Amino acid sequence: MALDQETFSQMKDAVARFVRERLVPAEDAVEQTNEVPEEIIQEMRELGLFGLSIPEDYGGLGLNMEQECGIIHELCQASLSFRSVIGTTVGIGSQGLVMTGTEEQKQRYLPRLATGEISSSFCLTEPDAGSDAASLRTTAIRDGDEYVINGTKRYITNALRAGMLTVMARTDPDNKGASGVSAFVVDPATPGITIANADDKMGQRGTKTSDVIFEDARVPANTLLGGVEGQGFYTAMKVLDRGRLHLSSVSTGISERILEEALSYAVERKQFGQAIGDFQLVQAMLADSQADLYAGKCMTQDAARRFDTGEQIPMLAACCKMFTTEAAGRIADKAVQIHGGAGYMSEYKVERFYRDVRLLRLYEGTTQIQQLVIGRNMLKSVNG
Ligand code: COS
Repeated sequence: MALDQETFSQMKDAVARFVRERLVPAEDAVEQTNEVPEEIIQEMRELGLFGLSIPEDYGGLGLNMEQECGIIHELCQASLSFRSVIGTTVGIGSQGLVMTGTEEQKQRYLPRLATGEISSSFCLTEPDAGSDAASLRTTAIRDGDEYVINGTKRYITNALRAGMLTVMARTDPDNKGASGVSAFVVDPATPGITIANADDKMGQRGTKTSDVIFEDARVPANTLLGGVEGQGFYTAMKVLDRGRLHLSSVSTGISERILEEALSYAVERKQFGQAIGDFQLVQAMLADSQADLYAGKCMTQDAARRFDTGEQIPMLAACCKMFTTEAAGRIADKAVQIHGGAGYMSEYKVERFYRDVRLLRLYEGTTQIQQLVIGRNMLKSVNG
């Protein structure tokens, strides 16, 4: 599935215009209020942004991965909280359903996700299961035509906005490993589910994460994703592989914006009687960032293309996620350095972006988890 090239180019131009004319001017208000304005969310719906990755048969745009990365790169040239509004619906919240859902499950949710009528969230992380995702403790025990879910999910992005949750829970409590986990597509309005207040965070103000608490929440048996028990962890891993490419384009998008801010400042700011950009030590910082950005864009595009041809990309996705998110950290750090004292002041955007990009190296698998995935895959290719 993919959009034809001409329609895709028009979409990309429309998103770039939206970023320039609507999102960038709204950045300060989002920072101050910790909310993305509803009228902007409505415009995102009208642009089709919620349905980027949902197949056309269910009302989405059906972009392939390379195209999705292209749009996300554009969108992320404004504060990352705007992308976060659509992020889970385009990515990890919906893709388990797209990949493995039954027809009835897809019909139930995908058309409404595609229009942005509802959003989705991905409920994997728990208080005691972060990097070690396979150790999750939430249980879903079969009882007649229902499953009874108990447990707590943590830092769940957009749970407060969600109309559908993809929930990983252990259906076989005697099996402590990956194969004891199943996935469910759950209505958050189900009695016994509580969405806690939003967490207070270092950055990305306007994004919403919260705990999701399940207390004897009874869900119909037909919410079991794909109708098969024991597949939930594998589905989550496949969803995360894809999500790591999406996040790589988030990282390159915001990196491009940060570098633009640094370059503009280097051209405008004068010291010792000339623009600081004329000094070679400042040029060195700009040059390192430019090379980081270019490398990250190329590798993300290459891995996304390979994904679209059906190639197995867990190792490449981990390489992209590790490199682009670490690069975003380096680029933001140099942008602050180029701004000097001004870079520490909230008045300048780079102070905010520096805090915002710190999250990239943590969520959807820390840098250390990406290293582990890369290393394991390298050894597997030798040892079999
Ligand atoms: N695709 C499909 N299956 C996969 C897979 C992938 N990318 N990666 C692992 N699996 C399978 C393995 O083949 C193995 O299958 P078997 O049960 O048949 O043996 C099973 O999953 C368990 O894999 P593994 O033994 O590698 O699991 P570990 O618990 O050692 O670790 C990591 C797996 C660390 C890679 C995983 O837990 C992980 O990605 N953690 C980070 C979680 C994360 O990103 N959290 C963010 C939350 S969402 S914001």
